[in-house]
This record gives sequence, structure tokens and C-alpha cells, in this order.
Amino acid sequence: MTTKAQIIDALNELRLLMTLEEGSPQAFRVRAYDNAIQGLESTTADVSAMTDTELVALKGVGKSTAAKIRELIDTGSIKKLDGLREKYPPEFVNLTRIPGLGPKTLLMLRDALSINNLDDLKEALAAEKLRDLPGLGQKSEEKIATAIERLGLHGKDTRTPIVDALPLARAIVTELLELPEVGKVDYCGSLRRFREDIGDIDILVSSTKPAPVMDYFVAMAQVAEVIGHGDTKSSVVTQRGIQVDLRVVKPGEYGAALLYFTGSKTHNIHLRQLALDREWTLNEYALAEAETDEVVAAKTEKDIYAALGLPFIPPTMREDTGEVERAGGDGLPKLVELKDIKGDLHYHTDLSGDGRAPLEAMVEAASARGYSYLAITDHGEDLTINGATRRQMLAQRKKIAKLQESYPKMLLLHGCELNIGRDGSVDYDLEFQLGFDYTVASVHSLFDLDQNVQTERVIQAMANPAVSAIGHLSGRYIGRRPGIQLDLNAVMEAAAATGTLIEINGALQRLDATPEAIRIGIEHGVTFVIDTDSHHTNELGRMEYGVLNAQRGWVERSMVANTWPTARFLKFVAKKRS
Ligand code: DGT
Ligand code: CA
Ligand code: CA
Ligand code: ZN
Repeated sequence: MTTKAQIIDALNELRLLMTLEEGSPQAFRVRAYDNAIQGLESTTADVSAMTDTELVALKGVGKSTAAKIRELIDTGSIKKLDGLREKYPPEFVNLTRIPGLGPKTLLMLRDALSINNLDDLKEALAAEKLRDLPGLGQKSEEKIATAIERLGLHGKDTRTPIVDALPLARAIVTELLELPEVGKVDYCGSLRRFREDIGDIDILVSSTKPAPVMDYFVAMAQVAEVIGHGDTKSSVVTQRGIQVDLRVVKPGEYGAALLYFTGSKTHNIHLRQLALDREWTLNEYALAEAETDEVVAAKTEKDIYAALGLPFIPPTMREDTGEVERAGGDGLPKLVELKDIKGDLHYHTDLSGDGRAPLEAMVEAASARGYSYLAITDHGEDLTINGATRRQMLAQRKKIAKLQESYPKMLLLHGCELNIGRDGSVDYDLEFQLGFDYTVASVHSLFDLDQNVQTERVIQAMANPAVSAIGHLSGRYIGRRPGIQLDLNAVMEAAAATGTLIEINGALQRLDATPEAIRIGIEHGVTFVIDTDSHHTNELGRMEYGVLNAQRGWVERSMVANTWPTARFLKFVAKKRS
């Protein structure tokens, strides 16, 4: 059975590899895959049972893409994709993440200097070989070297951004759950802790018949290479070069195994110390008496924590940065949870050049989540190609007022995503800015300025009474674009002093502010807002990711403005403006 997720996965890979093949993300064939992916994402029909004709009838799906989808469903693979994978192995494709290395440049490097992976590239940089190639110079060499360093890319242990790992892990979990031999399935490791990048994916299964589960796992469509195939433990590498480890354990040991394989290693070591203090042992099978091996607890994580005298510690906190002490002392902070969220305050419609759904559909999607309030924040006019003029904004305000009549339970705010200029000024003028009910101001340009310039820039924006929140604080794309450099203490101090909200953006490629920045914000008494930055009705689920990232920063419910009732939230926004 080919699932919709697998089809989208294959099209995504085709899109990526065709970008290399065609030399540009704007190429016709690349955009054709883009459109097809969007079409598939927005249909609720069972794609895997469709004929060619039915597929072509879907919005955005052309004839040639439809044929490839059928090929995947019928044969389990796509010849074109297999060919591209040969031509562009994962370690070469990974180089596309480095800013300054477009497809054309990469192919030139491969032709001229035989650069096939990160090590080759580093060697060529060290030998100053890039500067002699057309279009490159000493400056490009420096830029590329800095990017490699700031992204923390090293040799073969390149980490995978969560945006690439999470959908893959979820697809594998869903597939394994279908097997009759399988009881529980979870992804664990750094992914369950919701780290921004992942070394490998660890999957845990409970079963009394591990052999068929192992056989199924190593033969899955995503698998490119089997590294190990044992009785209860297997490892594979996927077509995209991501390692996946599978462990099968007995149902009675599931909690102990889940705890162990979720880590972090240092959290586990800390727990093991607590066990030793009680003359117990703790390993992947059980918490047990050291003398007799008699099991104290093993079935669930909660049982094990309880036996150690601790409340359940959420996976997002398990980094041994003080959570075990807090759990055993004053108690854990009351972390924000998805169910606490009452609204979304960074939200686009197709009035933004990159928005992909009309106002009515976006509002309906928010209403379906039961929100009490919603701020529509299309891009301000300074964002070239993407922004809205004053006239367009005023027209939208009228439409929103009209639409409000149909949504008595959800307050619609007319907002704007303002662009922070070099000097901290933002779009329009103050009077027009204050005409919005709420605004989020974000950095969308000039990512390479010095730290003191960037810090001043953001602080200036926060001094503006019309700026309610700062969007995606660092502007990073995880593993792809380093964020702007900021003096976080100064920024957070100013945020607290001016009553400016700091956004925690739930887009998986961003997860911005970072947990490190968030914890500094908490020290200064900052109030946060968790947003999805949705550009389509299928992106509202990002709220969960924003919440998990907030938890990694130990954010409590009371610190998040969009968990508050409407009146309290509005009062906070009004206070800064007065
Ligand atoms: P990663 O894959 O580098 O992003 O990080 P993790 O945390 O997923 O680490 P991984 O895949 O090496 O191992 C998964 C979990 O297994 C890890 O979080 C904790 C547990 N684990 C692995 N090796 C050890 C160990 O030597 N001691 C202990 N206590 N736990 C371990
Ligand atoms: Ca791992
Ligand atoms: Ca692992
Ligand atoms: Zn936005």
C-alpha cells in the first residue's frame, strides 16, 4: 500500500533533485512538482486509489506527475527518481543547504573540482580553489566557510533538520502501526525531545513477534541501505540519507525502553543515579532491585518516574538542565500545552504574495480549531513582491469586519506583519500602523549585519508603540540559514520593558525564538506568543510544534499571551499603545 504521505514524500524528493537537474528552483518542472504537492495536500480524497484521469483532475497535478504517482502506486518506485538519486547522492544534495551554493554553483564545483561532499568542499576551501572559478571569488569563499561554521556542519555526522526528520518518522510510525504483530510504536531519541536537528531517528515498537516487524522494516520503500538486520534491532539508511534505528521490546518493558531511548543520555544518567541511591538499577529493560533483579517498575515511563519519587517529566525537558532537580524539589514548571492555546496571531491570507488560501478559508480553518481570537497579519508593503498596499489593507479591513458577523465566537483582529528595516523602522507611518488592531514585526532582510547593528535594529522596532510582537526573532532556517546575531540579554530586557511580545514561531523550519533565547527571555520576565505563521489552511497544525519548542525553553502557560482570555489579551496589547 502506498500512502498519500509516501507519494508527497517522493514528489518532494523529485522536486529537490530536479532543482539540481534544472539548475533553478524556478524551473518549470520544479514548479510543476510544487503545484502537485500543494494539490495533493489540499485534497481529502484517497489519492492512492485514483486513476491517471482522476489524478489529473486534481488542482495542480499535471499529466506527467500523475503518471509518476501511478508508477509509484503500481510498482513501488519511480524510475525517474531512482535515476536522479544515482546522479545526486544524499551527501552531495546536502550541500544545497549551504547559503551561497545554488544548484548551478554546486554543479560547477562538482565538474571543475570533483566536490561531492562536505569534506571535499572544506578541502577545496582550505586550498583556496573556489576563487578561481567564474562567478566566485575570495569573498564567496569566506562567506561559504562562515556559513559552514555557523551552521555547525561537520563531515559525515551532518545532522538532519527536524523539518526533514519528523514527517519521515511519523510516516514510518503510521506504517508500522498497521502490522498485526505490532502493539505500540513511538519515535524516541532527540526527535521525541523535539530537538531542532536530529542525528538519527530511533523507533521503538512493542511486540511479542519481532521477526516479521524487522523483516518489514528493512524492506520499506524509503530504505536505501540496510546497515543491520537483527532479531530485535535493525538499522537502515533512507534514500535521503537519514539513518533510522528500530528496536522491538516486550510489551511489559515498553516504558523502560521508551524512557531509555528517548534520552537524553545525560538525563538517563541522572535518573540512574537516583536509582542507585535506592539500591536499584535502571536500564532499557526495567527499574529493578540491584540484589534480586526483581522489577520495581517497567511498563510505563510514569510508573518509573513515580517509583523514583518524581512526576512525569515531559520529553521536551529531558536534557539534564535542571529538570530532575526541579521535579524532585519545588516541582516542575507548569508548561504551556496545546490545549491552552486560544488564538493564532501571525496568520496570512492570499493577500500576501506567498499566501496560498483566501481570507474566508483561512478564517474558517481557525474557527474549526475553536479559537477565541485570530489576527490576520498579511505582509506590509515594504516586502517587495509580497506586501500589501495601504489601499489593499483598508479593503481587507472592511472584508474582515463583514466576515466577523459570521463568527460570533471568534474575535477577528486586523493585523499586519511589518518589516523591520535596517534602522528598526517599519512599513507605512505611525498613524497607519496604529490603525491595525495588532501587529507583528519581523526581520526579512539584511541577515549579515553585525551583532550591535542587529540588536539596535530590533530594539528600535520594539520601541515603536504600534509593534505588538516581534516575529521569528532570529530569522533562521534550521540547518540552512544561520539566524541574525543578537545580544539576547539586551533584546529581552527591552522586550520586557516595552511590553513587546516575543513570538515562538511554530514553522518546523524555523522554531524561532530558539529555546536558548526563550530561557533568557524568561529571566527578564518577557511575555511570549506562540504562532503558526500559516500561509495555507493545512499549516495550522504547526501550533503543536510551537508549543513543543516553547516547552524546550520551559515556558509556562501564564507567560504566553495567547493562552489568556480575550479581554486580558486585548488589555495587554492596548497598554503598549497608550
Ligand atoms: P541524536 O540521534 O544524536 O540526535 O541524539 P539521540 O538523543 O537520539 O541519541 P542516540 O540516537 O544516540 O540514542 C538514542 C537514545 O538512547 C539517547 O537519547 C539515550 C539512549 N542512549 C544511547 N546510548 C546511551 C548510553 O550509552 N547510555 C545511556 N544512558 N543512554 C543511551
Ligand atoms: Ca537519535
Ligand atoms: Ca540512534
Ligand atoms: Zn509571516
